[in-house]
Amino acid sequence: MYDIIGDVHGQAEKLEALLRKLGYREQRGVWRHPTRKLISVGDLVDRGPQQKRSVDMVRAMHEAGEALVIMGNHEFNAVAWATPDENGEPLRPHSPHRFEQHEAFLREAEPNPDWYRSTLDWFKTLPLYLELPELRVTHACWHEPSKAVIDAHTDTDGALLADAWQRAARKGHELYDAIEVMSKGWEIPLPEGYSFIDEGKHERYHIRTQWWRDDSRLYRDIALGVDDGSNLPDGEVPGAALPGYDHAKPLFLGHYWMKGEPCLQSSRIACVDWSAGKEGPMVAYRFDGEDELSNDKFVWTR
Ligand SMILES: [Mn+2]
Repeated sequence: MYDIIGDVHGQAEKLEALLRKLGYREQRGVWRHPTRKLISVGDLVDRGPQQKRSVDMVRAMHEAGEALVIMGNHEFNAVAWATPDENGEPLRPHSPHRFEQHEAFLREAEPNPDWYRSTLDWFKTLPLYLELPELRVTHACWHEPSKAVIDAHTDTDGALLADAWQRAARKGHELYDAIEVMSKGWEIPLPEGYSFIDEGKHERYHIRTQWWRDDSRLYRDIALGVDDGSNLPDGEVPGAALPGYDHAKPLFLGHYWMKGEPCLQSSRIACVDWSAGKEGPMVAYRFDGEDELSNDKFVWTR
């Protein structure tokens, strides 16, 4: 069956340690397991010390048929950074904040233009989600209406069509919104006058949410990544706040920089991003086809 791994963010050494612990061995440059396949939820790049090595490891597995890989928001952004719009401006504007987010990758990619080009070409082949008979994988949020929009702009392997990148990066286009939801999650604006400072020391006016929850609509319950909840409104999110999850199949996510000991978000939702890109562990969920997920199937290395 499948071992689903979280965001790598340039931490190739942590990934190697995890693969070894899971029983994978490197053979002629490709990590393999005798009976299992790997699934990556995306976000191989940005932040960490080994950008190229992280990409090459997972790409070699992908090309050898040992891994399935989806695109995270960081791979999407890497392509948009390097792709011009119809006026020759980058699809992702090169602001100082965005440069800072992408700097570790650019520092390794720009001196290796052939590798850079080839890596972006590979990123462009990656689907934005996976739906297999026994499980689903998305980077941040499973949302059927957004999935339907993405399907209208992708090929049969799930890769965005070559001419869809312009639409994908255009604010206000339905494809832009759909990719925002699936790969960045269900974010909601804070009411006028509210903001918080994230770990990157940037002021934020939107919160990431535990979009799958149906038991609370309080800002302080559903917010993710806000260390001090007292900065948030003491009340409920207005309107039909969260999309919820139908729980039809087990679902695996990355993206959320979770903290503490890896655990399930529900009996059918497992986030496998526990901040390996910072000081957290690299985490996998060992999936064997079970309908109900279990906390004791998380495996991790620090
Ligand atoms: Mn990430």
